[in-house]
Amino acid sequence: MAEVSKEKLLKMYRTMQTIRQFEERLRDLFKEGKVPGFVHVSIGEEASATGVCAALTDTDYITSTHRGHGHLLAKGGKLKPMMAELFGRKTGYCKGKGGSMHIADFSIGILGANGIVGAGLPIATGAGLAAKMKKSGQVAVCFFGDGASNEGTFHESLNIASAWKLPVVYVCENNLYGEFTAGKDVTSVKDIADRARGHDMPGVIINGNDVVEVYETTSEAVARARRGEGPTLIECKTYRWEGHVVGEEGFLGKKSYRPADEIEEWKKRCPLITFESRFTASGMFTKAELEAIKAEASRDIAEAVQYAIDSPLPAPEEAMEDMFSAA
Ligand SMILES: Cc1ncc(C[n+]2csc(CCOP(=O)(O)OP(=O)(O)O)c2C)c(N)n1
Repeated sequence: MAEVSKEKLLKMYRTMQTIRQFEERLRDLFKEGKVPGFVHVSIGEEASATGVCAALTDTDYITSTHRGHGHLLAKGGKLKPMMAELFGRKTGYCKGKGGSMHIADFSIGILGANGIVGAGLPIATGAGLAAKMKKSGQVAVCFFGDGASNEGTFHESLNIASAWKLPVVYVCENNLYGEFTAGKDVTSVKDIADRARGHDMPGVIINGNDVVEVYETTSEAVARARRGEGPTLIECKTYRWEGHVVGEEGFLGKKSYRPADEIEEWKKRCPLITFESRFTASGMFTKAELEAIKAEASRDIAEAVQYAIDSPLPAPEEAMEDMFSAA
């Protein structure tokens, strides 16, 4: 694999910073009662979304999950309509009626976030089938969690994608928990990637907190898919620093389902800090260059929040609009 260019690395760092700051701001706003609905953040998992999408073109597809802000931003989702959607405003991606778990932008291949665990798997598989039938050269990437890999849709999708050699890359973000249950208590295998063997496709385990490793592995899987050689399963080992859903302490109380030292241990593997120390030590970037990107991301997010706050709510009489496709 050729060395990743400085430009590409900077772009990936900018994306990770944007995701991190977007979600930190969102978490705080939700706790202040400014954001309706439910919010699941992926703080700590930024490298997998970023590295995967950096290997795709605008016309490639992704499907996302309930924890999707990072995937959407990495694929090119715009900050202002995303933030406005989270605030339930008319200027949002779904005119303020979808919220965090229903953001889509077909113009850049985002087939949708999804509140149904495992539902993105058949959608991405279908997109891969369409690409193959049209000979369009597009690839579909499916993001899903370790919990979703225990759903029937996972096996059905991998089976048919492998049998028909569909151009799909299945990306499991294994953050060790499904809601409040440890994956190891409900999953038959230690590594989700092992399940690839049962469907006769490559299964690769990678450090999901290393954006370069994620980018390089996904690039190989995408190239294989474009050559018509079929799907790959990539398991990104990662961790979510926050709860399953923002505000869960409100109903969990002091009950804890994760050891505090485990959280601390994973925070030491922060995808942003490890990137910063690696590439400033190698002389690729100066601290000042990275600081400037951080400040830029922070300005962009502040603007998006203001845009959302200044935007109108949808009118009550619009509640039933856009419920069904016109076709
Ligand atoms: C079909 C279905 N079953 C159960 C739920 C409730 N639920 C929401 S998120 C979640 C856990 C998902 O875990 P995982 O796929 O590992 O993703 P993570 O939250 O760890 O990112 C569950 C069980 C749901 N939304 N849909």
